Amino acid sequence: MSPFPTSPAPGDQPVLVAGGISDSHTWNLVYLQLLLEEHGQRVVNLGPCVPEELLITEALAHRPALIVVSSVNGHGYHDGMRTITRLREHPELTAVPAVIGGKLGIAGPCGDDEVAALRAAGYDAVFDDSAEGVDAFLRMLATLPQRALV
Ligand code: B12
Repeated sequence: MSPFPTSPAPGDQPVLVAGGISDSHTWNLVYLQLLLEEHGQRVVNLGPCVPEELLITEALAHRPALIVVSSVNGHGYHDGMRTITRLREHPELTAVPAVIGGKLGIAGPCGDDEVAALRAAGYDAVFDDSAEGVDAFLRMLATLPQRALV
């Protein structure tokens, strides 16, 4: 049994975790779920290879506090651009906080221009897979409302 709370509380908004459209890796998603739960968040983990339509449907259903897109197969930049563009086109999802992270490019972390493009397309933050990236992600998480751990 999970030591972390997973059932919804009234008014509780989950964090949606989604793998990139083309990305079949799963342990990154398990890692993120555990990290988020350890930091007081309820998680709805959509798993790998999440198409935009599914992410949009789930975001409308759950009204998440945050959407976290994770990609490690090297296509994160292109997949991530496609995802956030479609998400932000939906009138009810223009303001939901959304971030992306992982091993986003085939030649290492995204460069400044790519990070700027991802942000301009609608991500609130872009994290690389370094320890500093995870630390920055946790600092951002600390700004979200947290569930009381029981
Ligand atoms: C296992 C594995 C696979 C398995 C996945 C099985 C499964 N069900 O998950 C299989 C065999 C299917 C696979 C396939 C492929 N893989 Co693979 N795979 C790996 C491997 C060996 C381990 C991945 C893993 O599970 N890590 C454990 C998790 C916990 O760590 P992680 O994924 O790195 O996530 C961490 C960070 O990235 C970061 N992070 C991730 N997301 C986010 C999000 C946020 C917000 C933040 C803050 C941090 C963060 O935090 C996590 C913990 O530190 C890695 C190499 C490696 N040693 O990392 C290659 C690797 C990820 N694979 C790679 C590649 C290229 C592929 C393929 C394209 C190979 C191919 N030609 O077919 C395919 C892609 C298939 C697809 N459609 O996506 C490359 C990606 C290279 C890149 N990004 O430039 C890697 C890095 C291997 C390499 N060195 O080349 N793979």
